Amino acid sequence: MTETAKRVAIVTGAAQGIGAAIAAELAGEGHQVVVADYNAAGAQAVAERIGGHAVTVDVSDADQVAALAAEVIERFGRIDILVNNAALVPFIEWKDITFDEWRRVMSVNLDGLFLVTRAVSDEMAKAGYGRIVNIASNTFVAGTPNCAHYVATKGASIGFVRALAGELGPQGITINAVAPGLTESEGVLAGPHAAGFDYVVPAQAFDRRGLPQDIAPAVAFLASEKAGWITGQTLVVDGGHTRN
Ligand code: NAD
Ligand code: 4PL
Repeated sequence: MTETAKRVAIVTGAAQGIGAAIAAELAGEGHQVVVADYNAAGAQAVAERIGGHAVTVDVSDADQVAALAAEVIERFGRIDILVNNAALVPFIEWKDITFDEWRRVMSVNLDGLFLVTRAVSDEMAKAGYGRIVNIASNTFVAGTPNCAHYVATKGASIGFVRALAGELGPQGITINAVAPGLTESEGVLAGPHAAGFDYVVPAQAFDRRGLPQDIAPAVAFLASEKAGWITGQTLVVDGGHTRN
């Protein structure tokens, strides 16, 4: 394939927020984008808007993830790009985190990361090409309170990238993380994290709120053929909120 080859991309959690912006960015570059989300109606709406293909999938469910990979292979013949974006973004004090709540977040943010990556990486290896981008978070740098389990999963996603880079590199696959800062997604706007802008914006280098479309270009770059010498890395995209 040439430098401008069009690719087949799966973006999880793409029915809204940062995932929807990433899906739109990749579609805008001409790639075939699979909008994967457990919000069926939302995924369908995004797919129609960007000219992508919607698949309803709970990333924490092994059978549903296997069906996702099978459907993409059957329809498009390959999987070149995976963006692991689906996650729960809780706001809950440490004293209120029960084991059930802990497991709930682990099942989506970590089991989901494992299951979807496991389901696509052999296909990528067979083709000798792949781009995997995990959406982490600058909370792992900042130590943001009221979501300790969430921050633990985001640190884990960075560890996962570092560990797998060496194993996947020989097969032509890169794996990197993008760590956004507080971003005006539908999910954040609907909950208590929205109050965080009051302290986050003054700490940034730029005096405005981060938007989903501020995150997407960095993901698209790491998902591009041009980024082939970059792997195992974490790119913080947070308007300068944290400096790592
Ligand atoms: P959001 O809540 O607005 O959207 C998340 C999407 O994921 C939704 O469409 C939801 O239906 C989907 N989803 C959740 N669980 C799923 C599951 N089990 N299977 C399939 N789909 C599922 O979230 P967002 O703010 O856009 O966040 C997207 C990513 O960016 C997440 O990984 C989040 O941790 C990360 N992030 C967000 C921020 C922020 O401030 N918004 C900052 C740093 C990192
Ligand atoms: C700075 O990833 O990066 C709140 C909630 N504040 O999910 C995040 C900051 C949140 C963040 C995040």
